[in-house]
Amino acid sequence: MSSSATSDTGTSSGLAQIGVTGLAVMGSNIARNFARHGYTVAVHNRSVAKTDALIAEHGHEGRFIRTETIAEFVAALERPRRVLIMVKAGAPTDAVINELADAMEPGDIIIDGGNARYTDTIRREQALAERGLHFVGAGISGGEEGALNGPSIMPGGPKESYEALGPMLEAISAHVDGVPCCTHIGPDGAGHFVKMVHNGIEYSDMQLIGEAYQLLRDGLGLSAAQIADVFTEWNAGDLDSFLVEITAEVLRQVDAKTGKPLVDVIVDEAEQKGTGRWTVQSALDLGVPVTGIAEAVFSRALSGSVAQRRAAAGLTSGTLGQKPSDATKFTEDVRRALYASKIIAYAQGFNQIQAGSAEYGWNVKPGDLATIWRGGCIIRAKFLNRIKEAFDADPNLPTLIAAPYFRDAVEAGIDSWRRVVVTATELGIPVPGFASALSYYDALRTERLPAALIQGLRDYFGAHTYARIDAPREARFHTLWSGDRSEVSA
Ligand code: NBP
Repeated sequence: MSSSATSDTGTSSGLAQIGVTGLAVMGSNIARNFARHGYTVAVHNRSVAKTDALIAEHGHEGRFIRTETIAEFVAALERPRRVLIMVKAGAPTDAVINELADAMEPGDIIIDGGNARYTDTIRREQALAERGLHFVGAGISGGEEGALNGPSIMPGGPKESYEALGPMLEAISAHVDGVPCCTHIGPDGAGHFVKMVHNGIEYSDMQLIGEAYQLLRDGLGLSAAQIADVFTEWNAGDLDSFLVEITAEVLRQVDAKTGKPLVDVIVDEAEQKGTGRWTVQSALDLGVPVTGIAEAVFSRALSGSVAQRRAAAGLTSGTLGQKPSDATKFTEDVRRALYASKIIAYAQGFNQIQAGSAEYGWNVKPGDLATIWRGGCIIRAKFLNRIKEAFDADPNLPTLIAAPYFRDAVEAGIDSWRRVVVTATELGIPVPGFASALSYYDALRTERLPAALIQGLRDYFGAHTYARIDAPREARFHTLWSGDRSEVSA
């Protein structure tokens, strides 16, 4: 039987305004967040031990209704029922959705707050809509700390669902300058798509930070503690962000067992849970060059290519260059290169969101995303205010680097950026993120790309045709390569 953890309830009916099922770290912290904001929360987990642990340890934080079965859980909710699922993405989410859908009634709302793939969200929404149920795929960022104290929330799904749900989600989200880090992103899979790209940008951000660390370590010979100080200093300027802040903390951590910096005893093989990979797969389908995110995903894969790394250990570096003689100047160069590369990563991620939105008809507003990513989430950063300003000024901005603020920032850093990539190459330090971001920038600004030659080659061996610079773009031409090499209209 259900029992209330406390004697009073938030609603006159005694029912809960929201239910949370899946009480591992994320779900239990979000349930507590709702309760701390005065909502009565029905809680449920497949194995009841997690439910009991939540009530025992945190029942005093607000009004919880403990339930053991899905029937009890659903019965504990006021209508329209709102249930947030926080279980493992994939098959477990489908299992829970099916069980809930059988017990719920038309008009009720199921929210999936897990890291679902957006195509799954589109499928699930269609299936539930046929049963009269609302389904909201909501991306939630901020990890366990954010879940408890205010995450960034990216809900998709029908607009009507947001009307019933939005105020509650906004209340528990992070707030920056009084503005909630939660807004309706768009229909069906829009929320999870945007969360996926957010995670892709996060991959890129971390890769670039990793490269900056390695440049300072191997290029200047700085210790982890010294590099921590550099990151702390950087965090006071344009690079001010959660990830730069915690980089200093991680670098400063000393391993209790060995007395060495913790970073020096951690195995250098980075893991990935899938959202970065999904971002790149989706970008390939959409034809959007998210080179920074792709390099980040591949760099993690390379770090885990143990057999190849072992086989290549000791291979020649060739003649290496001199280490930078002016440490202060090189450190500033790395800072500027990091900032410029980071701008490229965000420019690419926003392009992917624009392309996804166009493909699926979501009408996502990029400026809104910059707003809700300012707090709560892992990629929160001061410069998101600048991204918002750029999209406010031009909602159809083709690329962030064309906006005045970012154009100026890249211009201010371009010489440093080139010096860093050259120095890294001369010293044999891998910088796939910095180098590919610079190449992307150079390619975008290059007047004539070698794509013309590629089109010529494709026409030669496959009669794939080409457009001419002196004819309308839709007109196609073919050269009779194996004939008299005259040109014909295709
Ligand atoms: P996990 O992803 O580790 O999932 C554990 C939960 O799933 C437990 O409540 C478990 O129940 C439940 N579950 C599983 Br596994 N299979 C089930 C099934 N067949 N039926 C019902 N319940 C099932 O938890 P988490 O780390 O708290 O993350 C929850 C969601 O939030 C995930 O989708 C995750 O990707 C996403 N997310 C996580 C983070 C983060 O920082 N961790 C950040 C943002 C989003 P049990 O207790 O009975 O085994």
